[in-house]
Amino acid sequence: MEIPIKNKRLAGWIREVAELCTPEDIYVCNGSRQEYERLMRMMVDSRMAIPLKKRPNSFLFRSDPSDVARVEDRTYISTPSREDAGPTNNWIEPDRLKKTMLTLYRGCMKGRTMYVIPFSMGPIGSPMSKIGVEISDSPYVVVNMHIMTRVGNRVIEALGEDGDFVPCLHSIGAPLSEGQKDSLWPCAPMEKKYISHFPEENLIWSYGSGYGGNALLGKKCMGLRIASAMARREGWMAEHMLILRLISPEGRRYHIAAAFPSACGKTNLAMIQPSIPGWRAECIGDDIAWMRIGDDGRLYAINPESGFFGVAPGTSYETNSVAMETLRENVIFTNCALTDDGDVWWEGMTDDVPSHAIDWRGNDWTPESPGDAAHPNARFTAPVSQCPIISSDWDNPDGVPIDIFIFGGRRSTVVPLVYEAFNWDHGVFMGATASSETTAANIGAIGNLRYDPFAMKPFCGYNMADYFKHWLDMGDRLRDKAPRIFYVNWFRKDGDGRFLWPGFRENSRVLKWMCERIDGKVDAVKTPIGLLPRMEDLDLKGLDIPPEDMRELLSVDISQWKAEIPNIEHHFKTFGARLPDRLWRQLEEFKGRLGG
Ligand code: GTP
Ligand code: SPV
Ligand code: MN
Repeated sequence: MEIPIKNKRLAGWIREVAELCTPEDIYVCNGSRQEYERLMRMMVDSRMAIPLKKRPNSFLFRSDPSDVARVEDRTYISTPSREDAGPTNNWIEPDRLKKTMLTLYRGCMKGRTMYVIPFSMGPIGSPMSKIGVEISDSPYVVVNMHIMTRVGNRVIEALGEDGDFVPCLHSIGAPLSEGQKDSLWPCAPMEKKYISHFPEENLIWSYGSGYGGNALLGKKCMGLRIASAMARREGWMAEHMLILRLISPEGRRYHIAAAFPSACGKTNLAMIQPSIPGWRAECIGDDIAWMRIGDDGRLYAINPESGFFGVAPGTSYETNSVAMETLRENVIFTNCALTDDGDVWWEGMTDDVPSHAIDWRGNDWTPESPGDAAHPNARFTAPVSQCPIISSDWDNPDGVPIDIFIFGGRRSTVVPLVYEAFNWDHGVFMGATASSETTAANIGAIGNLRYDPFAMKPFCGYNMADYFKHWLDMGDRLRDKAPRIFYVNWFRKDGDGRFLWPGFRENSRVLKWMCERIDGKVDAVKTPIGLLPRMEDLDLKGLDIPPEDMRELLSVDISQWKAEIPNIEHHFKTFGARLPDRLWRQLEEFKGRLGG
């Protein structure tokens, strides 16, 4: 078979995979619009894709009910030594894992087309960008990769004869025997799913799932797990962060990067329309930031993706009008509900709930039905370029200089609306002890409080203690040019389970305070956990919020924080001697501030 590829390693790898997986044929993607349209037509014909009458060039997919989110329990960091993967990752020794997976891969693409998807994370040619090649037997993956990454011939050209790339092997794990009728969303059962990473060889092997981060391998697998390991070796950072530019009424620009766990508000903050008069924001990225120190000593960030793979439920013209505008056309929807007039719908999208729809499983649904119309992890895939507030610098190969880091999570109690770190080490301590209630972005229990350091628990491709050390090292290199660090919690609730803070656009009030802090315009209240706003410094003009709610949002309950100490100690102890002393020292100082 003729493979039009000059890169020797790539040509050899394609041949090897074809021999292993025995597909019916091989197709090398060129990234063109015609290619996208042809694959979509093919999936419409097979009824896997449903064209939406109400949205031009937009399609709805329904996944298998077992294949609706990332599978952290089946995700592996396979380093020769278990310690190098660390206590936060699942680990299997590389030879053994490869042996198991090779058995699964043997003949796994029978009856299917093997797609070769050359893609670039980051603008092609940027010194910060990395090339990957995903081989997949899922046409759904191909069309999503078209939107989420830069796919095609330009990447093959950039690779040349001996350029480097990350091989990303993906199979849905559902070979078709002669004459067998295909299902609408083929995939393998849970115990055969493996999302495997071999960081020491920059290699990804994914088997058995067709959904999101399990299958679109540029995103979490390469963009975070493999990239974080590369970044540590090479002295840069790969983070689960949105990037935005905030512009004050005077025209001063602030660049903010924020790390919140999955389904905890990154896309929404990335697309914020400030509610405070005169302030504007531009979106740069909503999920991943790759950052390096520039010639001027500051930290520069790029968004390596070119699309949004965003949570649909909760997205509305009230909460996120920018996302709603982004979704007008050319969108792939997965696991949303289908309305009778041929549009998508999800919980929270409109005030009036449709009286009838087809739910995400393909069944009739009415407001009286017991379950949700859309799956809680239903998603949209949309091109970044369609975002009405996208920054002209979103694909600047040099990136944007970061002024502010924000960490956070979903905490219904204890954690206040916002506080600032005393210094870099304290900020790293805040990131390392970030905790959040689990969400539908992963298959597993929802609402369980867990430590999710830097929102990277599911995404760090090496020992998390070494990752903390890397953050400390970056601070040492950045010194007075380091971004200032803040912590936020938009999700605090009252006794009745109601959110105390209005969130969304109103979060701009908190961002404004951060900007005034870095400009030295406002003082802060020193508390044991960090620096909190004085009530009068938070711009609450036009916001109808009871003063007692504000007091609660800005309160620090010493006894509640003391109760967190044994949990933090336990969390730190899981890392053993690898945990940097500087973090133990931070914990000691924290205990001291809390009064023993
Ligand atoms: P991933 O794509 O999984 O990484 O998620 P994300 O961090 O981008 O989260 P996203 O912005 O999609 O928000 C997830 C859910 O939280 C959605 O249902 C939002 O409507 C909701 N949400 C986002 N921001 C806020 C907020 O400020 N307050 C409240 N109450 N909910 C929010
Ligand atoms: C996340 O879970 O953080 C996501 C969605 O951004 S996925 O691509 O499935 O990982
Ligand atoms: Mn994410």
